[in-house]
Amino acid sequence: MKKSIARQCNLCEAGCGLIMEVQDNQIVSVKADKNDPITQGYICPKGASIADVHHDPERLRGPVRRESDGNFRPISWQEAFAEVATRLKQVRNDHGPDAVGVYFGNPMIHNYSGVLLLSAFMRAVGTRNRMSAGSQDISPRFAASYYLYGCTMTVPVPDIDRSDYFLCIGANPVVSQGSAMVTPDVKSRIRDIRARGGRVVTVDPRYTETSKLADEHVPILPGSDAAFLFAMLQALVSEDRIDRDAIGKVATGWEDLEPRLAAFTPERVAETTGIEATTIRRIALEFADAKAAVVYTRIGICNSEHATLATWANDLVNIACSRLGRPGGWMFGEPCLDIAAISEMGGMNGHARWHSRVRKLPETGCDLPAAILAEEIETPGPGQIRAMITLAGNPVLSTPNGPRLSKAMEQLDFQVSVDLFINETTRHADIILPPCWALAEHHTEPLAAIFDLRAGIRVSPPVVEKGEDELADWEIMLEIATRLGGGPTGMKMVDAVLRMAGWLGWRFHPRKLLALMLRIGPHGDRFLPWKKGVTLEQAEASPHGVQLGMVREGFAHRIFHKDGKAHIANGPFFDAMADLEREISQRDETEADASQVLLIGRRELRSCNSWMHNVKALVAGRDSCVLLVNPIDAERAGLIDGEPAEMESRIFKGDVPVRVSDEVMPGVVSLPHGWGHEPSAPWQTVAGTHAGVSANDWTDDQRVEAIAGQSILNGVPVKLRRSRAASHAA
Ligand SMILES: Nc1nc2c(c(=O)[nH]1)N[C@H]1C(S)=C(S)[C@@H](COP(=O)(O)OP(=O)(O)OC[C@H]3O[C@@H](n4cnc5c(=O)[nH]c(N)nc54)[C@H](O)[C@@H]3O)O[C@H]1N2
Ligand SMILES: Nc1nc2c(c(=O)[nH]1)N[C@H]1C(S)=C(S)[C@@H](COP(=O)(O)OP(=O)(O)OC[C@H]3O[C@@H](n4cnc5c(=O)[nH]c(N)nc54)[C@H](O)[C@@H]3O)O[C@H]1N2
Ligand code: SF4
Ligand SMILES: [Mo]
Repeated sequence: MKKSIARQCNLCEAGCGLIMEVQDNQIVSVKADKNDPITQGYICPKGASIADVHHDPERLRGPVRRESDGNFRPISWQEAFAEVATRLKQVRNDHGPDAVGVYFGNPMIHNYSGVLLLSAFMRAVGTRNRMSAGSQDISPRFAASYYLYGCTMTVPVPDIDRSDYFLCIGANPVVSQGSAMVTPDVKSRIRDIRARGGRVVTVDPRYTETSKLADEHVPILPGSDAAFLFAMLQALVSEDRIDRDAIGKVATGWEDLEPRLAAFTPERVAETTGIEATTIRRIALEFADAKAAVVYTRIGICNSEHATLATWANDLVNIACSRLGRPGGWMFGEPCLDIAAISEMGGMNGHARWHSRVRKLPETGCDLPAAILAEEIETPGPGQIRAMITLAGNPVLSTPNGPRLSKAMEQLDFQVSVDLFINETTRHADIILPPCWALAEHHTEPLAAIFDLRAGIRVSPPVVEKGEDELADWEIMLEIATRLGGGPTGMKMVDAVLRMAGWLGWRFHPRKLLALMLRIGPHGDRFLPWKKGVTLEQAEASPHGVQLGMVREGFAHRIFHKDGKAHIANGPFFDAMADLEREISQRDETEADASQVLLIGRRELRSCNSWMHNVKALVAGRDSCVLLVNPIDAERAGLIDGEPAEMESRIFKGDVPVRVSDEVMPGVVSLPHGWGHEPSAPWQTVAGTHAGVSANDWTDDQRVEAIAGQSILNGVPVKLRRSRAASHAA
């Protein structure tokens, strides 16, 4: 009998509604759910291929151990857990808890049970060496939010559905479907802005798929966005468009900022940004004059040189134009499952409370920058990382200087990876523990909910039945935590009580934690008998969950500072502005090296960071792992379309196929990340035959952003020359 199940896609923040047909525990079709009230029948190629991941014969179905010949052989769960616990305990006993490093990757944040167990898991391991995809993604956003709003996870979201001026900087939502902004089918939403008479402007070194839908595209030199945004503010000050009383109602510290803007006139930053002063001034005035304008920045900014400063500047422009908490502006989500409050309770809200051992880089929300991973493994001394746990992450392809990390991993005493596949990272593991994967589990979006301006909660049922010998991510994490002396909550007393309850037959399940979190969340009953609130039962009863409509206006209820205002003068930003000013002055005095170009990244519709390349439907057709080079730069370096170029950065030299295109501005080249699958070819045959090259072979682990220690993956200086492998080589 065929069953039809409505299920939210777990692959990215958009959370599209899917309809899956299942027969004999096999997913026979995946289609868009036209009745989904939010995503209304939208689906992307990854979502359409989700079943191919589940049924991939090369996906691991049980634990494996790496043998001395480098091959992996199946072992039992009991054997695997026993060995993991013994080896981790041994490292901890001999060298202390910080000798165990933990890295978790992007799919983890789409996994509510893993997220709810993470803090308890980390307590059981006991290490401060926790790293994640965050320092290649969102740590600057979290650090800026921490100082401005008092909570790392108080992340404002552009309300583009009600905006009439969308200034989109360093993001390509038409491909990514929006990041830190839940906007499925963003194409239609952007078209709607223009249809209602609004304006869309993209600021990006590349003429992106989003730029193609915009009214105006402004090419900008990589890493110069902070200067651009400060110049917008300076223009507004000099044109007398600042309402200081209005700003005083939402923020403190404007008076300290204003004099510091004087150094960033549009004329002064024109060369740094590559944008004419008149354009910067015009955009600033258009923005201020629009009824409901919003400026939004993402990966292009967060993974570049002044990431945290630029992210902070993003918010300042919105604050200066009274866009905070206003419809069409820079609003705050208020999710049923409130991860911001949970992170505060779990001690995860903070920045720079401790630093890494070797380079003294700061934590952000308990994460140290992943750019330290290789040096922390290589550098002897107390606290040296000697064992690694990776959870749903592929740092060899996703963090800077992948080759160094790959080599460092070989010297670990022990590595355990919780992952679906043997890949560039997990091939170094002694033991791989594969979960049953998402489709055999309940699903709700834990983190994306804070980026959603429609409040509500949706809990999808499992699509397929979990096999008897399969475990979910949370079960694997809990088993490891328990064997290391912890439990499901990480609170000793509570875990002891739960253990006793276990003897009486009570079983822990993250859904119970979810039910509790919903009740104490912003839309729950908070255990008050007279109050009605959203419950897990309600959410599960409807295939599309409980939808509460647009979040309320205002901002004070989401700000953790006692006065309910944004604090502009808080944190290291004024010093960072002074550093940027010095840098601009020095730039004026130095001659640019014409043979050098700046490498940036991009995303593609059919890729999911580093890991869906074993799906045939997603890699078929023309190769997308190509370096886009502007014709001017191609000519200067003697490069030919379709031929390989040799690209050299400070740390790496290697060949990359070239596509000559004026999509990228002169002086900038673009390569997607997440490729470079040659090392995994024995275990992922499709990915292996579409290997590509890894952008993070060239990116530099020693060059990080100043405030959050964020990896600089955009704006990497490289030199290009014709490769010896090119058929037209001289
Ligand atoms: N140069 C450059 N580098 C970048 C970026 C860039 O723009 N440019 N972007 C960065 C960003 S934003 C991100 S988020 C990171 C991503 O970097 P990572 O999070 O490190 O890596 P992913 O490519 O997402 O790989 C996810 C891994 O999890 C496994 N997996 C998938 N689902 C599950 C699951 O449910 N459970 C478990 N246990 N495993 C699972 C996959 O097999 C894969 O090995 O890359 C970053 N790196
Ligand atoms: N199809 C698909 N969708 C995805 C993903 C995927 O791999 N594939 N990954 C998901 C993840 S993990 C994330 S975090 C999101 C990211 O979502 P987005 O932030 O929208 O991602 P990108 O497409 O990388 O967009 C970054 C843009 O910044 C530009 N850029 C690079 N450097 C600079 C700079 O210095 N200044 C400016 N102004 N622009 C710059 C690039 O040209 C690019 O257009 O996407 C998510 N969605
Ligand atoms: S955009 Fe694609 S990958 Fe993201 S949730 Fe929707 S269908 Fe899934
Ligand atoms: Mo990401």
